[in-house]
This record gives sequence, C-alpha cells and structure tokens, in this order.
Amino acid sequence: MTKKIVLVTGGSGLVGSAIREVIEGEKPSDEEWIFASSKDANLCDPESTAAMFDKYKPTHVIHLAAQVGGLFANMKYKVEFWRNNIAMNDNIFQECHKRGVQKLVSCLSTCIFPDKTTFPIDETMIHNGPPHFSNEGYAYAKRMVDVQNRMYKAQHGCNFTAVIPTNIFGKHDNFHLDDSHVIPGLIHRGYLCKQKGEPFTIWGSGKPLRQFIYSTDLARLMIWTMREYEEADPIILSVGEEDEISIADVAHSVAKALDFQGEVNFDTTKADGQFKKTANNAKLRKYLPDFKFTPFDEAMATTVEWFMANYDVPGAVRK
Ligand code: GFB
Repeated sequence: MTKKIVLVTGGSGLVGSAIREVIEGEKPSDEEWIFASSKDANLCDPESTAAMFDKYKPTHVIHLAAQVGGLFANMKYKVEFWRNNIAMNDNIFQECHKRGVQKLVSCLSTCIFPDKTTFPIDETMIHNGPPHFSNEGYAYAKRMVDVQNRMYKAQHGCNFTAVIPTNIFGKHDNFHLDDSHVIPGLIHRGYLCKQKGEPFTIWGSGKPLRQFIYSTDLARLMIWTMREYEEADPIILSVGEEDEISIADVAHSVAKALDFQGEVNFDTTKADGQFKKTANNAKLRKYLPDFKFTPFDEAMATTVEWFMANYDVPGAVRK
C-alpha cells in the first residue's frame, strides 16, 4: 500500500493548525502529512509554487492558503482579495494537474453564496446571483474554484473538489483588531477592555445572524473529505440551522468566557454586513448523520483560554 503524501497549504493558520493537531493525535500509518506555510512558498508566484511541489511531491493536497479577513478587511481590500486568491488558486490547480495529484480539496466559505436568495442555502445555489457587496472580491475568486474543479474534471479527469464552511473560529486564528473575523476581533477587544476597565463595544447592531464551526470540528471533517468524499461538487461543512446565533449572542458568549463584568454596548456607526447566510447541512448529514459538533460555549472557552495563555508569548498570537 503506497503511502499518501498529503500537502496542506496554509498549514500554520487557523484550520491548518487544527488539522495538524488532529493528525498528530491520530498518527495515521499510511499517510505522511506536510504542513506548508508562506515560509515554504509564495503561492502567488508560479515558480515558487512549482519549487514547493518539487520538494514535497504530494499525492494529495488540502489547499487552505488564501487571503482571508473579516467584514471590514474585505471591504477595504477587495482588489487584493480577488487578485491574490485568483493567483494562488490558479498556481495550485496547475501544479496539481501537471503532477497528477490524486486529490485536491479546496476551502471556500458560505459568504460566496448569493446575498439575495431563499434560505436555507444549499450547495446548488453558488452561482444564482451576486454575493453581498462587502466581500465580492473574495467571493467571486472563491466561486471560480468551483468552476475550476468542474473544468479540470471535464478536460483532464482530475479529482478536485471543495468544502464550504460557515464562519470558523478557534485557536491560532488571526486576532487583528480591525482585519480579523468577528469572534477573534471581539476576544481581543474584550480582553483589552477588561484590562483597562473600559466598556466593551461591539461593532454594528448585533442583530446579524451567523453559524459558526469550531476549527477542530472542521479539521476532522476536512480530513474525512480528503479520505472519503468522492464528488467534484462541493459540500457545505456547517452546524445545523438551529445553531445560528446573533452577533449580540456571540458577544455575550465572549464576555462570559473572558469573565468580563463591565458594560457591553453597540456601535451602530459600524457596518453590519450581510444580515444572514443561513446554510443547511443536509448533504453532510447524509454522509455523516452522527457527527458531533463541539458545543459553542465550550469551544469559545477553549479559544479564549488559548488566547489569554498565549497573548504575551512572542509570535504566538497574530494580532
Ligand atoms: O466575521 P465577520 O467579520 O464577517 O463578522 P462576515 C461580521 C459581523 O460581526 C458584522 C459584526 O455584523 C459586524 O458588524 N462585528 C461586531 C464585528 N464586532 C466585530 C468585530 O470586532 N470585528 C468584526 N470583524 N466584526 C465574512 C466575509 O463575512 O465571513 C469573509 O467577509 C469570510 O469573506 C467570512 O467569508 C467567513 O461573517 O460578515
């Protein structure tokens, strides 16, 4: 039985680190896992990408590397979110095709779905209209991955597919105060407000709704996808619709995990972004009816604990 050589791009990020943690726990005998980061290659550069594939010679690839960010970063850097993601994805697809990689799993996001749509969203709706204006650079670049999967299959018979997670959170996230996603942004700001004894300000009205998947749960599901999922069509990886919560509920869960006792208020001069992007996980449940997601508050407590334990460790927390 030849060993699978699995290359994970974006291997030191939120999801990459979670996959590494699960694999280090499992120690699979028939798989060798390589977690590459931007230190290994500039994936926007074809030569640098080719050199990394020369070095690692993967048989399987999980492509996580991307320019990502929260609502405010997406609104600020639309052009970069488009250009860098398009460039990275094109180089990865070409290298995987040229070298006969047996499987490529790419990672999209539910923000790519149309903004004006019926709910809940399912995998068939990706191209049914424009995404929310706030993230069109990222959303259109990621929609093209779905198109690329189909094209490489049709013309070259490649076994390329993609997963579509909802908002992700966990340890090793980007906690930058402005450019991060909502949960790491709130954890960082709440932590500073507690230290300074200041009110904890939540951006926006707190009314928008989101589904959140914990990075370790997503990691397990992406490893399953790499090993077992044989469709070119994408699959949504998400908690159920019943677990959708408001940004205000998220803020209170963060405050509880930080043991923040002060005033919590809302800055409605800040954008709310998309009101909701409710996704159904019926396709996932067809495959994995018994998969257990980590309870939200438990995952939040672990994430906040990790953040506080590593906040002053040089280079440990991206902030
Ligand atoms: O995670 P987030 O930035 O992105 O969440 P999206 C934004 C929601 O959280 C908005 C509110 O309703 C914000 O008003 N919010 C409150 C905050 N406080 C904060 C804060 O401190 N930081 C941030 N960032 N938001 C992203 C897409 O959309 O979802 C990305 O733009 C990607 O491309 C990601 O798909 C998963 O959920 O709105």
